[in-house]
Amino acid sequence: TTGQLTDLTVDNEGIATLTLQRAPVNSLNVELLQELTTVLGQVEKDKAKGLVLTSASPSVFSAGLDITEMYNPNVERLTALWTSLQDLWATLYSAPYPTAVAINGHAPAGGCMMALCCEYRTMVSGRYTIGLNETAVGIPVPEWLIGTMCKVISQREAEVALNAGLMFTVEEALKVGLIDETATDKADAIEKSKKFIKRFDKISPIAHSLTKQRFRSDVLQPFAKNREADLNQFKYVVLQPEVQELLGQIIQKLKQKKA
Ligand code: CO8
Repeated sequence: TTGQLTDLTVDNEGIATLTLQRAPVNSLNVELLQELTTVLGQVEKDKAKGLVLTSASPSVFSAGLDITEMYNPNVERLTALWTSLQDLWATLYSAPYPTAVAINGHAPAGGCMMALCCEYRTMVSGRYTIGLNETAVGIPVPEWLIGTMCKVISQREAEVALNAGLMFTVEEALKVGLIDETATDKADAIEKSKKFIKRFDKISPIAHSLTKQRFRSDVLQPFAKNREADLNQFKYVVLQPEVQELLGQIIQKLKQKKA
């Protein structure tokens, strides 16, 4: 399957590679979020051996949520944005097949979220950053995403970073365990990711998927109960005048960078 915003290929060993290709920075708008969830369903249907997630951009894995979707938004579209983000998180976090990510560039906010959902993370060395900087753009980190982060790094490291919207360099990410390994380039990152997937060659898929589910159920179950409240809280916060003002300033700053 090849969508507009993503590319899905399967190698001769049955490992699927899903490449984000919404230029320039793979920011997550409603269409990309929905396409990603659909493609993950396809990977499951096709009974792929596992999934490697990566980006077509040479320097950005994903810039996170499309900020323009949150600025002066149409409320229906804002609802669709958060609902499809919730869907993507739940689908990727509970994927029954093994998942790995080759992070070949910056991974703020939603970019880091996708990486955290995978079972193995490698990141290309360079001047890139990764982390959940939501508070820096005026958005409180949802409980399910805090839970996802705390399964990867210590609660203390997570609390310090998330409260202040701090990002990690590649070296810092490796040190706290936010990534498992560094890679020299994208090809190396993909190779390392596939090596991780091949660990499951002799593992029964049901043993893998149920064990994975049990490790993650304490984050997934409360999420399923609180989806609606989580959505309402997001909309309430984003529509606050001071958050709108901040988002407007961020969009301006990103534009000025280029000029
Ligand atoms: N949304 C929309 N457009 C963006 C975004 C974004 N997040 N990021 C960059 N762009 C645009 C820029 O405006 C620019 O547009 P144009 O070409 O029209 O001027 C273009 O993409 C290229 O951007 P840069 O020139 O900045 O590209 P660089 O390669 O120099 O830098 C970075 C890439 C590091 C990704 C940088 O663009 C950046 O820091 N972007 C902002 C990232 C950010 O703070 N994202 C947070 C989004 S909020 C979010 O995801 C919260 C989700 C809520 C939490 C729940 C789960 C995650």
